[in-house]
Amino acid sequence: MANKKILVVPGDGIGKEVTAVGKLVLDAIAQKYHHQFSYDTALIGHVAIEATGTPLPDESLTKMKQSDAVLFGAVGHPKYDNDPTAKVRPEQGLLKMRKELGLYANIRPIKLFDELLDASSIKPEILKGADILFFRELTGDIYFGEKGRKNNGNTAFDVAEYSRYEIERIARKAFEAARTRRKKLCSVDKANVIETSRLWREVVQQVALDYPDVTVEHQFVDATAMLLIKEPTRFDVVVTANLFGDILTDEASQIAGSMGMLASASIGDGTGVYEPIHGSAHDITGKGVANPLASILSVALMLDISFGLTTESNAVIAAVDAVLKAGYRTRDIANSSTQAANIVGTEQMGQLVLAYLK
Ligand code: GGG
Repeated sequence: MANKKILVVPGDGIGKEVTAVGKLVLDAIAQKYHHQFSYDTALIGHVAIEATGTPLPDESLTKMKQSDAVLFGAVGHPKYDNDPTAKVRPEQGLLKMRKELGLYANIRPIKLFDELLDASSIKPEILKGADILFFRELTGDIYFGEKGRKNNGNTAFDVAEYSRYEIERIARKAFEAARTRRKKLCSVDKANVIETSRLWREVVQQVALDYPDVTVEHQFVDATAMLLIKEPTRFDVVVTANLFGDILTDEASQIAGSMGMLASASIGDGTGVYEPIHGSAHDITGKGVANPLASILSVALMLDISFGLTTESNAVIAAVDAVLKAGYRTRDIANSSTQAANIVGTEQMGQLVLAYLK
């Protein structure tokens, strides 16, 4: 029996709706497999700014550090998108959480459920068999370098920095994962132009010497953007820098049918954080239509990676598969062949997964 403290951090927008469903799945797993999961909640993002003036209050950070895992939703608010001069922003909470918890590896499985072959705008014959595991470096790059304005505010700069150590530790994680899969690793950079990418390639080449059983290819990020759509089945494990990983995984979500299908695990030195890759989606907030499957699949990652509960994790994935096989879809993964009665909302989708879990 596992006894775990889980911190639920809904954040902004649809984060609240999808983490509520994720928590129900954790409850069902605890009941079915006789585990004890206790919960607390914490603020981050816009809701934290509104309540405390800061996007990641110390209290939230302390609770995160004291938990066995964090189930996180999303951060963001359109008000900041329309105010580029805002000094305090929800996303600062996300970055601070990653840095303070040492979450250097963001693992994003691009898993295409067979039943969703027709949910994508990519042709089924190109998609079939696509199964990619992204490793996005999460605590370096242009996100964390010096940034600012000069020339009376008329010039802006963001500095991208990577150390050998930072590149090596994410590369090793990706190589280890490749060993458990199809033993192929693609390292993505822009080494023909960018200096941090040249160091990236140099370090990955060195690390590769320790993994002679893994076939390595190096691709430029622009070519990778094209190949993901043209030939997604060529990829097994992909490792890349923070910014490239952010962009490429949004693109790759179309392989899985929708952003609403992609879960992620952020791991590193301490507590792991599990969250959908999607943002706060204020356009659909409160409408009850958000797809909770990315949050549910994030729970599956938590059970496996942070708690070592592989059977329970597989049961969650199997329940999602069963619901999709039965024909149920949230509207983001529905298409013209979906029966209207099978198009369900956030809560209904959660209840269906729970029914298949029991
Ligand atoms: N659940 C993911 C999320 O909240 N995304 C919003 C965001 O600002 N993402 C930027 C990033 O992942 O670096």
